[in-house]
Amino acid sequence: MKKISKVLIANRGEIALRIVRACKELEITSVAIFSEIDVEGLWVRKADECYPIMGDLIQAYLNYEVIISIAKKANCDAIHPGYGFLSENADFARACEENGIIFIGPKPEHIALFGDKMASKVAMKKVGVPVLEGTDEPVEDKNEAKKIAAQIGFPIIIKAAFGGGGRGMRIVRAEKEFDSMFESATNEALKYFGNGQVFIEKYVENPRHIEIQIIADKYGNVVHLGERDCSIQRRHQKVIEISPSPRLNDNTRKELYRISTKAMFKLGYESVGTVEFLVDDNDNIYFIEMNTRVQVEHPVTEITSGVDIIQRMIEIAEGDKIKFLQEEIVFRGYAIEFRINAENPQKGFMPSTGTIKTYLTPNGPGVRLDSCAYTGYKVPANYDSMIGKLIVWALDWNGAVRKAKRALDEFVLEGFPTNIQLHREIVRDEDFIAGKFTTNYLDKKMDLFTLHAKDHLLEEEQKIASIMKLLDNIKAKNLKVKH
Ligand code: MV4
Repeated sequence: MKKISKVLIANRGEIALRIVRACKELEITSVAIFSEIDVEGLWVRKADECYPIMGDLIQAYLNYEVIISIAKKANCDAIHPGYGFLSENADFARACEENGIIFIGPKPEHIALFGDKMASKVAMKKVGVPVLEGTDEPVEDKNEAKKIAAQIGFPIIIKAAFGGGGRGMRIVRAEKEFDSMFESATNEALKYFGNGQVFIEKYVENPRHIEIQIIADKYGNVVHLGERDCSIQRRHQKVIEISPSPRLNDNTRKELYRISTKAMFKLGYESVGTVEFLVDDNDNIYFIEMNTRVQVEHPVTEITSGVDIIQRMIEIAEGDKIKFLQEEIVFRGYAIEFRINAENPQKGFMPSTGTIKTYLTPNGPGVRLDSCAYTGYKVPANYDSMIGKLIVWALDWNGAVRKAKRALDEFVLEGFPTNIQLHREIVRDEDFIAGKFTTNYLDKKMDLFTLHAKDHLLEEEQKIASIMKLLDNIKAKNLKVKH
């Protein structure tokens, strides 16, 4: 008998729907939860059962006592946390287990370890992973911290030990800037993460951000599913993710795979996870952090590796062994993911809200759309602005870029500003096409993009009008059309 026959999905939006789909394919009953504003969510409609969580809209997906009590009442064996919200909350994972519910994810101790960025660097260093020179213990004294920074040599970066998303992070280029930067990083860390601990490390200029997808079971089997290049981002929000990285040296790639799988094996990691690295101009690699959840960008890996990451994550949680060997994973082609956001790139990427008036989605060979949007869908202002992900695939890099152009051009989404036109311009940029991009790519290129979309709908309407005219003409002349 299978241990998991009913899963509560503690999330919303496209990832909640992605998990519903995985459950259906595994013949597992799915249970959705929703906040008051999310009543019409697609995941709510598609799940087998659903339960409202009243009150604060954000808190709905964070209130773990309420979520666990719903799971118990509904007889769920397991909870899938998705990404964000409770996905990297070790206390929640522990609370699930204490209530006899399987947390579909890593062990609480691994979530806790990798939530501490400094502790995770120390742990990874011990198992042979290269890290950047820096402090191994919290430094509270500013003057002592400054001394260490000077020893490492400027530029250095100050990071929040329990941080993420660039918050509590400061690049310091000269000693005289150190004091104020240290203070503001500490204050920001305290404000956002409830913990002011910061650490210092050598700063790498314009790195590439490469991450390795890992899948590991309870029996010490660790397999990697290749890398993703997530260098194209804005203010630490990824915009485009690619697998494999188009210009990564093959020896560097193999080294990243080797050290990541070895480290996860030695640490006894279980479930899916992502090891993040910075890669500099000289192909030096440095571990920066580990994500102990399924990530937004997992589809590019699913497509190039052929592994359904969400399904396998559920099976691993119920105690299954991984059924494939590393050698059996055959990577094929290139996949590119474009995050579709309700935002206005012409106005500093200001989040937009509104109702989708027209929704004509790209489709056809090599196109996947993971989204919760539909005609009439209202984008709430209360959650993040990502409303979907367009993923394209082709056998080679140039084919994937051409596929992306075609799919992005097909996309009609009207009702509020989106970043679709920005994507259309990126895939026409020579440096993007050449695979030349690092983490400063978008900051450097934004001025070059016009962001003036041609009106696809108007164009189509005009085309239809001219066809109608032609038909009228044929009728007027009473011509016979032979077929
Ligand atoms: C760095 C770095 C350069 N040197 N650490 C940004 C968020 C966090 N995950 C780590 N980040 C960085 N850490 C050192 N020592 C540059 C970044 C960074 C970055 C990393 C990945 C993806 C996008 C980024 C954009 C700016 C800075």
